[in-house]
Amino acid sequence: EIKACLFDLDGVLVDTARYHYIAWRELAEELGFDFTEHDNERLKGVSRAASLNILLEIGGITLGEEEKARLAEQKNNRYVEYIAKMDSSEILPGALDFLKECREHSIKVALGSASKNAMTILNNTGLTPYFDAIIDGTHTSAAKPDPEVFLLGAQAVNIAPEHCVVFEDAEAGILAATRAGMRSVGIGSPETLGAANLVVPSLQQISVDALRESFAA
Ligand code: B16
Ligand code: MG
Repeated sequence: EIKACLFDLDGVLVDTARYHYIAWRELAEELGFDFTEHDNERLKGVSRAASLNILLEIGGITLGEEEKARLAEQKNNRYVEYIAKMDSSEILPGALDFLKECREHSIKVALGSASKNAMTILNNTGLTPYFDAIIDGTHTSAAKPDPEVFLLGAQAVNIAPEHCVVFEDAEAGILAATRAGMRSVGIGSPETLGAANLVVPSLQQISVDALRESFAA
């Protein structure tokens, strides 16, 4: 039985990936190398510090911890400028309707995001009131594929993992869900999200009834 739905933020409810991408690309340009959209795929669902390490690896650059902290902050300042201008038009197709549907079925709704900027994004897009619990990068110590973020989410809404379903666009997030003992729905392509129990292109293709049916067994 499904009693809680746990949502990733970037790539599932809103498309902030392109803002992350622009901010990282600007940083790469300043460091003197190209950072492509294909490269950016590697940063999805990954924490800010780990993202910077991947970026520097692509550029073939080695830096000390202090310099890295400065660059991560510089990237974040730019990213924060972009998300400050977000509004409800940037909620991904089907997301709002599905959140409302969960509520109508008395299914608990929690956020499980790696982002430390999740609150800003939820507030600017008007999504905050749809959540019973919000767990983000400010609450966690281990990044996905560690299950921590989803276990904290389940705990916050007081539902056992076996009754939780995770919605994720990143491979590491699907793995985190499995490690948490939860079922998962991959949002995107079966090529990268094959480990999920179910894969759909967007939340537009899912309903509580369809979910219950495919997870009935
Ligand atoms: P911040 P999610 C993740 O969000 C993004 O997918 C990832 O690209 C980003 O690096 C990470 O948040 C940290 O974000 O720099 O804002 O703390 O997909 O877990 O909702
Ligand atoms: Mg994501």
